[in-house]
Amino acid sequence: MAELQLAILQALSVAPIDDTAVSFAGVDPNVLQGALSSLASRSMVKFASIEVDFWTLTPEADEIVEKGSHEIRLLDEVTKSLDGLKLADVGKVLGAAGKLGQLRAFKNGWVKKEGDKLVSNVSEKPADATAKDLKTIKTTGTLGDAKELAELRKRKLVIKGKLLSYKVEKGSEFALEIKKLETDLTPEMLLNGAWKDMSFKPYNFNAEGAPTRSGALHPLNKVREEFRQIFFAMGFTEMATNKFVESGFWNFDTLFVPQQHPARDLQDTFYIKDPIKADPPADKEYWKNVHEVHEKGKYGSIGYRYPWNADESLRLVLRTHTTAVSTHVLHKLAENPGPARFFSIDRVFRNEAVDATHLAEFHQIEGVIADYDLTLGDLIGFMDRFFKRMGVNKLRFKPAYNPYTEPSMEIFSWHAGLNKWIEIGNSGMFRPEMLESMGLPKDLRVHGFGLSLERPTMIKYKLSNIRELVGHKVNLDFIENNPAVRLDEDLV
Ligand code: FB9
Repeated sequence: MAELQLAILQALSVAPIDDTAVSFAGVDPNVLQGALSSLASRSMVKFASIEVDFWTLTPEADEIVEKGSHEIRLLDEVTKSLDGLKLADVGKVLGAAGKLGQLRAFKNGWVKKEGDKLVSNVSEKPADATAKDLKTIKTTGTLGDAKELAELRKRKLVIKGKLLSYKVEKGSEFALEIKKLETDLTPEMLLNGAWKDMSFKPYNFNAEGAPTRSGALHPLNKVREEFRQIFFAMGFTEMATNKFVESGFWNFDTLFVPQQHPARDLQDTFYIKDPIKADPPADKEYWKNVHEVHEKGKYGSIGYRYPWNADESLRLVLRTHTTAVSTHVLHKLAENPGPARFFSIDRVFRNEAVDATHLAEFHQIEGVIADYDLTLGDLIGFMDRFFKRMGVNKLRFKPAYNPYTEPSMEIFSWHAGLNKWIEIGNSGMFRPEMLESMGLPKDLRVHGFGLSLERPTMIKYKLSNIRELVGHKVNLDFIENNPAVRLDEDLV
């Protein structure tokens, strides 16, 4: 760098007049710019960069400049023979240039076809504009007629280049030698006064800080954090969701999902091969209650009346919903029952067909509220308040079915952007067969609701395919550089 800087200073010192050009061809433009910037930061030079487009000829164009354009050479050959040039001879006479020349000679109206021959269609030889323009470009690096230049570029006869030049002048501190500049003022210099005889590099307050590479929160985690803050603000406690593998007992039977339910089929649920089954739950009373409520009915329910199978209940699955987690937590609550609010946001797994918006796993957001004598109206009112916190109003509720909640409701909100109602979640009152089996008192009602984390995140970041959000095709630049998220801003 220092050598280059000295060469620049040397060139400046011997330049007798303005606009004396000195070429630094072959020097990396970034290195040259760096050398000039460093000299300018010491006020030794002043400089401005100038970028000019220029054009160079391709080898084909060089041949045209030397021999004339393909079209004029074809016209010459046609004009040479009195009765014209046989079409079959064009290639022999002019080679590859013949075909190209033929096209343009026809286009220019210079030749016409008579039988199997080409004959001249002009009374006198026209100007060879192509060759003339290429000669101009060869000598000046450009052409005044932008349309013709574009045509030559389209014919691949010229190549665009960028000429980077700098207008450099002597600065107030110009010198032929580069003084060593101290970059750091040290305590010692201040104490012993050495700073008085030193030159310091001026601070460049316009310099941008070096970009510091750091980690980046995935958009899903940004949206997840927004939901967590809403739950905390509404008095919820987060559930521990670190168990991906559950037994059928906790994932289905405790939720009053019958053992024949299609959700328990292989095409919907991932079963674990090894180990093949879980230990029975420690709470034997619970195990007995669940068995009875399925097989014979209990707590006022007539049950499903099928032979409930203990081994089926102990098969291990990848949890299909975080409601399995809610069951563990509510079972624990039964030890000391009372009003409580719990939430969870974590991965669940379903062996379903994947498409642009569904994968074999997603993050489920789930909330459960336990309180005495809760009603469906309380659930509807809560959902209104919950979604209002993310700017989603105007909800509609549609009767639905879940094995573990009755009544159940799908939740819809009006999406102004899509101009339609969209499903934003599911909810319901947990059934007595589920709650009383775990020992919760009759009058302690629990309602729950769920939605996915991916859907609001895709809407928020305007993604149409879930593979832009998760998986091996994700654009890491998008992960590192995406805006912070506010759920209550133009989400739905
Ligand atoms: O998330 C969903 N949609 C959604 C959610 C939020 C949103 O923006 C936010 C408002 C700001 C936009 C859209 N859905 C549920 C609806 C659909 O996307 C649906 O096609 C996909 N569903 C998943 C299940 O599909 C296999 C979303 C997921 C879902 C569905 C039901 C529950 C949880 C997740 C549940 C439950 C539940 C019910 C009762 C008691 C306890 C839990």
